[in-house]
Amino acid sequence: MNKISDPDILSKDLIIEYCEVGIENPQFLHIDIILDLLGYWREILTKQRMLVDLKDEKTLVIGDIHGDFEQLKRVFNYFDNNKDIRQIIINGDIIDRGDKMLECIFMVIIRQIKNPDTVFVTRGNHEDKSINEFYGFKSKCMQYYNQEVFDEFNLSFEQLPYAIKLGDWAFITHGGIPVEPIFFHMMRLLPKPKHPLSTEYGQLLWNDPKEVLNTYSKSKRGEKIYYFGRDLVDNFLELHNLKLIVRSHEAFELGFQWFFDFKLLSIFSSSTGPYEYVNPHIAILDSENVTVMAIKSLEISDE
Ligand SMILES: [Mn+2]
Repeated sequence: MNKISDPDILSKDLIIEYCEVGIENPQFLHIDIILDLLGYWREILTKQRMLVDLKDEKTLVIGDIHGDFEQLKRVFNYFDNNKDIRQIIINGDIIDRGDKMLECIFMVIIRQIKNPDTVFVTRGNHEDKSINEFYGFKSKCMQYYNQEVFDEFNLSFEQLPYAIKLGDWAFITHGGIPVEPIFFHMMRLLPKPKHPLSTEYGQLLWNDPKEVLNTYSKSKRGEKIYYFGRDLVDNFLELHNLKLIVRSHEAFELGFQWFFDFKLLSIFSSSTGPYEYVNPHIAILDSENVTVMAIKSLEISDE
């Protein structure tokens, strides 16, 4: 496809259309148009709080995608063809590692701009400049675009919410729960931390559950990061009057893993690059019921 010579004349709808057509070949997307697109996306994200409250409707959750465009396309196709599923949450780590990370992030951004009331994204630990400059995203941006595009992506990532509360029963976040109690009214009030681990809220993006633990222990992942156990999960669910935590962040061969007597579900949706051994899954949350599905088992229609 050709580059558009005069992007100034384009409306928002045309920019979305142009980028949508270009998703399969992101190297041909015009830089000015990408910057406009990121601006539209940031407008939506800036209005969202650190914690987003969603209505208790049938909701699809995608775990880490890490540049696996094939899985992402299958899941959106399934979402489009099952109108009873009203909301979709992409639970962080869209970029880095897999080769098609630009295709993935553009697809997610375009979907959210077109449907900001049904498409939601939480921040993963890779939606952070201090991480994604080392795990593939910066080199992709520099290969196809320039430093400004990379920086603008990261300014948008800083506006991603840290967690989602679904109705009054489920809590969805990329990593897990912090070892200190957190309070939802504060998360609805405070600005989102630009640098996640500068506050305890960064643990939402980084922590991992460990079945054998009761309280917590230090994580191998780094400073200010922890493994959390059963008592912390029970306390968190009780404090917030919730039933379930859904998180991602860890690759399991099965594509998902239950913890703590079905109080926490870990879900992973990438099968590319280092995750070839994973059978990627999604979760459907519906009136306090959870269905876990293999992405390869989803019924997909031809476009
Ligand atoms: Mn992660």
